Amino acid sequence: MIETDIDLLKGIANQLRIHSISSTTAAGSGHPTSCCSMADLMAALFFGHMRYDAKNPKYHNNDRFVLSKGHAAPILYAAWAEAGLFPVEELQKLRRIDSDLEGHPTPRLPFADVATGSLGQGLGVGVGIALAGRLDKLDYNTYVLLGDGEIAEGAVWEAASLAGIYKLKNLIAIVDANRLGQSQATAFGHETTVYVNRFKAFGWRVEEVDGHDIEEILEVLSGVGINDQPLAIIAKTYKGGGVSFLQDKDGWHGKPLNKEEAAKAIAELQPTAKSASGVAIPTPSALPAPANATPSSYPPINYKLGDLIATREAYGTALVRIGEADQRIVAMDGDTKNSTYAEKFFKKFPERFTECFIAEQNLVAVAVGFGTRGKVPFASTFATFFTRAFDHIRVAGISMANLKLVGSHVGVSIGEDGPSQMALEDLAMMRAVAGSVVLYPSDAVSAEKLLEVMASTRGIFFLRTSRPKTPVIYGNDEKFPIGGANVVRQNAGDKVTVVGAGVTLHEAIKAADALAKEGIGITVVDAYSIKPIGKDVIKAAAAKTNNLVVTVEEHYADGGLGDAVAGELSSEGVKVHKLAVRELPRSGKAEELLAKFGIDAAAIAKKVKSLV
Ligand SMILES: Cc1ncc(C[n+]2csc(CCOP(=O)(O)OP(=O)(O)O)c2C)c(N)n1
Ligand SMILES: [Mg+2]
Repeated sequence: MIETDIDLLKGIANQLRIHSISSTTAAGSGHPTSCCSMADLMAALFFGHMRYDAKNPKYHNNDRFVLSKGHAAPILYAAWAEAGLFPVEELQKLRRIDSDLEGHPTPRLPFADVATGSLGQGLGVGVGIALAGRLDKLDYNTYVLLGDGEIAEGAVWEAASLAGIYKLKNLIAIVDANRLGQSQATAFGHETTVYVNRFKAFGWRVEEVDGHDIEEILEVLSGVGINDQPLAIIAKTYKGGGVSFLQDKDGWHGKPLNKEEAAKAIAELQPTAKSASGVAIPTPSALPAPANATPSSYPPINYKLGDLIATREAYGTALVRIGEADQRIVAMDGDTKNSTYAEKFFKKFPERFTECFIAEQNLVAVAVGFGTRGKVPFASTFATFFTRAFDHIRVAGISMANLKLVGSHVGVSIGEDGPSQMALEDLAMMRAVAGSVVLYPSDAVSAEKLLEVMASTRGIFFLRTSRPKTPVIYGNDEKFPIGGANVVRQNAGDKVTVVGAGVTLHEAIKAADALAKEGIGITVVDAYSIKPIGKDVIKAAAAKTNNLVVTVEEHYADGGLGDAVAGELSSEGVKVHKLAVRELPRSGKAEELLAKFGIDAAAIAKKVKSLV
């Protein structure tokens, strides 16, 4: 790099500082000092190192940049504006309702692969993006910029660990070690050796730099990929760096400058600031784009009515069947693949499977990362363990991610392992996620067909699978549209409509048989689509049973199937009675537990009799 180039980059860094300050002052809110500390890093990355097509941020072999400390969004926007993607004047619309330049980045913007702002999530997404690059034989690198306060998050170290294990030489973490967090100094301040040692312990190559010395930053960046380890760059910086009255000062986090302060800061920066227009940004190499095509159909299935197969096992079978036809499918699991049956896919397509080990937040983040690269990621573990990744799943909603979660071992029917392994809150959690679809098969056919729906429809899906074997009740050609439900028993004169899903559907069918012997008819509905709930089918069935509905579910009473049905239909005059798990469960045999917690065939029959 020649001397004038360094001067130019220093000038661009100041230009980025000016944009960050002026746009947050115009917005009246935001985090200018968090931008200033990383301005030199951004100038070096965006205008001296990264290879990308600035006019086409989605180009398949562009280097990827994830701003994990999403509150520094203004400088990300400034970098893309300076790179020529949109006019710099737009930056003044920061945080306005008529602009996509939101307070924190979201994929409403073409250069933001994921939403960030909930700290600690970017590195895991970066791991997924880097793994996808490796799978697709592309040579882009993935750069993730993190705050020093941010790296107290455990999820960062879940990601660091996996990157070390898989030797992701195409992944670079850059820590903006500006000493300060939000309300006080970070735990380690400028003792950067703490971070160096931590990343080293996770198998990373680590470089320390003065984060305001562009020459030094470029020097270290020139070593990206020199060995087979991921690279962590610990950049010692000052919060508010470059502005005399902000630099390294407490009390400036998340505060815009007032007009006078902004004018003063800009007057300091302006003399050396330089526009980036005309800077030659290195171009990515022209490797072919991955196919990532959607198949027109999937191979057929062939089950017999009455076959006994757990839906979790059908999931594994389906993933292999669909994965044969659909190269976009990738899978990952958190060391439960022999229980979730993701192992079937792992054995067939090891290169498309990522073992994420017991780190569920990172499991979700990795899947989200793959999803941004045109893959269709299926992440599986026990359904209950997804609850510890709820924030990641919630943010995946903001990211409008293409994410398929498959949770097994739901409800009390898992039996002897006891309550710590039972998913009893997962439906409530997954129903609450923006834009989610929640599916719940009861037999192998519905599990297979719902998986086809998941693979071929973009968005966040959750499939809930069960541990016990259940009989096949559907023909191989049955269809399971999102938002549908199936009437599986119905006779003229039925008194009550019973809505079940998964194991409880089979209990409802048994209850129907038992009640029929006593001359009481019930309609049984399979609510395989929990969100959106199959409201039209349930409403029509209820209309024929005096609007009396009993729901029965392997879930706590709050937020599950019963609430989904009541939420849609109580305003339509339907009376919904919920059978759900209402006490803390315990170990025992599946049948004993279904009986004890009032959700087996006998409990359903008893409830129906109390209503007729
Ligand atoms: C998970 C999470 N917890 C808390 C916050 C609130 N918050 C936003 S920025 C911040 C401080 C971040 O400090 P650091 O990572 O050092 O970033 P800096 O602004 O210093 O660059 C906090 C606590 C958040 N956004 N996400
Ligand atoms: Mg900090």
